[in-house]
Amino acid sequence: MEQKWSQNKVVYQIYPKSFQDTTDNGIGDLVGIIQRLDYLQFLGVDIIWLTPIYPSPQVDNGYDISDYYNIDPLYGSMADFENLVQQAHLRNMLIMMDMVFNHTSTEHPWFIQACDPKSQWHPFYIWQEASAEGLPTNWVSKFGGSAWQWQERTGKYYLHLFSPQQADLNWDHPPVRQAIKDICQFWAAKGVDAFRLDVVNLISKPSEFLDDPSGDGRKFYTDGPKVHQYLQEISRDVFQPLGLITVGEMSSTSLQHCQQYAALDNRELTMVFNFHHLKVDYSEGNKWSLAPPDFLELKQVFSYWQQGMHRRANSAIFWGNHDQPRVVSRFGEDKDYRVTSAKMLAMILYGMQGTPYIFQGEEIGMTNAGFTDISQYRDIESLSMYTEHCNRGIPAAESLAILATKSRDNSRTPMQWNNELYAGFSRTAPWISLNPNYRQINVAAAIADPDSILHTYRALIHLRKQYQIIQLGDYLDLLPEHPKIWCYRRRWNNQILLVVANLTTQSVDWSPPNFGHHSQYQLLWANYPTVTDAPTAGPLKAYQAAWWLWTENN
Ligand code: TEU
Repeated sequence: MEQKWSQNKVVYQIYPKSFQDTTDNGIGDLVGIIQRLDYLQFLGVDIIWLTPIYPSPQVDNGYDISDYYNIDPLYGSMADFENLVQQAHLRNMLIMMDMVFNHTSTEHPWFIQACDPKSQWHPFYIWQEASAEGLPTNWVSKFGGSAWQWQERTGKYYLHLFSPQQADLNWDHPPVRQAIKDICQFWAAKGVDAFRLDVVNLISKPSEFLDDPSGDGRKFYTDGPKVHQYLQEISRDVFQPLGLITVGEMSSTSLQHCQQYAALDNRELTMVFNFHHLKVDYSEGNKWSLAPPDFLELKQVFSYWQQGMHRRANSAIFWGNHDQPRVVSRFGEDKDYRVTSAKMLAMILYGMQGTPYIFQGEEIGMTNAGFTDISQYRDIESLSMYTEHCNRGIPAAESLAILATKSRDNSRTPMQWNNELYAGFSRTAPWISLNPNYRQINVAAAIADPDSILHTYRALIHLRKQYQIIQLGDYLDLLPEHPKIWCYRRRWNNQILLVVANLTTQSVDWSPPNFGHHSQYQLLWANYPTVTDAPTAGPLKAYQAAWWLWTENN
């Protein structure tokens, strides 16, 4: 079946728990999403990605699934879901479901039965005997601690790359792959158009489990030995026949693997996320550190991937999601320059090739949560880090300062719809604290303000659909060594698109690289309403960004 996807589509990610509550339980729900579909249509997005809404013990906010064939009552009923799909389709928007196939909840019936070594379900998971030292290997879970959990009844350890309540599936066992195909078929029959595949490049584990003397074990299972074989199998049997759009979340992957995962021949996936650009503020590779973003590295990473994927494979391009801090707080400036820096960041990303993903609230410049006490946090990864730091004697104030910058909860505070109590998200206290700045930063205010970040997102989404150069052009950084200015060129046929941005809070003197006389350029968009022309030599204002199209007359 023909895929309903083209390169100029834009995806909007909804974290249902924090989007819109209509049952006054402080938790977002599917009816709430239906009520906000007109807003998403107004924004101009094409595909709506829902993070997991299946039954789950909520250890990892739904990424620990205990039933792949239902909707968690927290969010509503299957009838609500079917209505959501229908209402989205009526507005020419597609639905992307989040599929977690690397692991299940340990409360899933498969795992419960698998704890009987004689059960047919036992091989569904990855079991290892204790080694002479105890744990099978020295691998570390991404949420801290060993990646192996002892299971009394079996007298063995099972693998969990994430929490102990998230047991890794054994993809080498054919019934596992068949069960996963069945799940995809079920949701496709419900009208689902697309799947986001959670950490899908971790599904293939080595046949032998060895210690990793140099690290945490990820080199053994990341882009593992049979990952491409398994993705080609499920693509051949399910994704391609059903015309499903797929995006793979690729943890710690490589360009070479992504050129294959998302190759234009669509033999595996439609497109992929990689996260290399979201580690430029890690100190020595450590997420839990406070380092300013390295903008030179940021530009280099984007050049590497834009050029490496050009005409070979499809990238999902994004600044944030439910696992990342808010981009305006991270790479912009969320106090005095929140609006201009948020617009500048959007203009940088939307001039690039790939499929843009907007994380809910990014389009109105929502900021990091501003939490000051550990009791405000909900995320298992953040709480595990805090406990581990405390156990290592690290002062609580230091851990809280790091969490305030890096915690995944920064992006999970409730959507800010208006300046009424609970920001129009709910009529009761939400499951996680609202950011008090909702009184100034909210959708209603953004719609009413013609110079808002929201209207810039709407304009950029429209321009991407209007100018093919953005999908098809090549990419070249014209000032790769400049630490404060990002100036890149897109070129396609006889056209050039230029994106120029000042990444800092200071005015920066610059001399434009040689890209012809600025009068030849038509200004498509700028983030200062007063800017009406291409920037020339001289001071480039703080967070000034603009882009132009120059079409040679030939
Ligand atoms: O995230 C994959 C992952 O590695 C995350 O831990 C993320 O990269 C990290 O937190 C960034 O610091 C996916 C889901 O997006 C995440 O919400 C889940 O917790 C995780 O998989 C397990 O399913």
